Amino acid sequence: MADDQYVIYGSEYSPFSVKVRSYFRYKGVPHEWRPRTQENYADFQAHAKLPLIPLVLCPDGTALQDSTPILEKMESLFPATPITPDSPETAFVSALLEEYGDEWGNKPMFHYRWWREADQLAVSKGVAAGLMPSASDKEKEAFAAQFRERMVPRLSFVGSSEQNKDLIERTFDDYLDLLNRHLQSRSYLFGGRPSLGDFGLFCQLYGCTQQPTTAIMIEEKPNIAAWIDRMLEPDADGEWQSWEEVSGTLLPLLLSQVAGLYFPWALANARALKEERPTFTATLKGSEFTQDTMKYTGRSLQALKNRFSAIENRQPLEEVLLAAECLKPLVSEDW
Ligand SMILES: N[C@@H](CCC(=O)N[C@@H](CS)C(=O)NCC(=O)O)C(=O)O
Repeated sequence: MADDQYVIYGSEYSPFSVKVRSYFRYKGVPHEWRPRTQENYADFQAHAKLPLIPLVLCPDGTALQDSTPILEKMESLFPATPITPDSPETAFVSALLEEYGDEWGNKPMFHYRWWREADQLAVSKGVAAGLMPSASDKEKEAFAAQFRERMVPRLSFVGSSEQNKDLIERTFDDYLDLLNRHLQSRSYLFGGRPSLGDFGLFCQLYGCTQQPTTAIMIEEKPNIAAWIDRMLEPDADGEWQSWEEVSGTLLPLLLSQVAGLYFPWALANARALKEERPTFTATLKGSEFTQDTMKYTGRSLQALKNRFSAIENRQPLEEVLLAAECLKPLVSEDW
């Protein structure tokens, strides 16, 4: 292995791993994509603090986990062609979209992955093929069946349930409509370059292309399908756009998805964490949405708030966030 080479332990079926791989490709960081398999599981485990992918092994032997801090760290080491849009307004909205993608955008991906039989079968087969490339077909089939059995009951962890199904599916349709419209006249969310927000949103939708039910939905949105393809090997083809240039179609998406879903959900989760309640219910677009309390989402919401508080001369950004109905949740503790 070359001295400057990074290794990404991941899986084609792990959106967060694909997010990191696309980032490394865009930045031209020398790396090896190493699908985590049964054979290399012990090597992965020797470096992993958490049993999660992606894991990036640096040339100096240190290991990085968690896609957002990985991208932040790599941005500091490889500052050319930054993924941060060039105004404070668009830069923050990009970070906000990444947070939405990681924490809420993951829900429809995971829900559709394990809700219907056709999707369960397609994904468990694909995961087995990736995890045990040299096993026989019979062994792969047995593993896929076991894996499927293990994953389906986990749906409830991310809030996929009979109660929440309609809201998740209905709002996913809205999301695809709004995103498809936004991508009609630009290559990436903020113009001619991929941003942090692009990496966060795209990877969950790439996961959706691996599941028959959502693959069809994405095929019907040609601008999204083309953007997902582009994001697998991103390349800048123009400059950043200003907030004024993107707001016409990005504001409706922020209102519907970030103000309408992510924030009320994440704040209800934060309140439950504070009060040490194991589950919580948020009212989202008029529906009651109940799920288990999530520690990670509490921490990433706090990181987003800290990022906001650290911005000097915030007035233009505050106006943008006010219009997007996203200001109050960032400044008020008990909104
Ligand atoms: N916040 C983490 C989430 C990572 C994560 O949830 N990874 C999933 C796959 S997408 C995982 O490793 N699940 C357990 C497993 O695959 O063994 C990140 O951004 O990297």
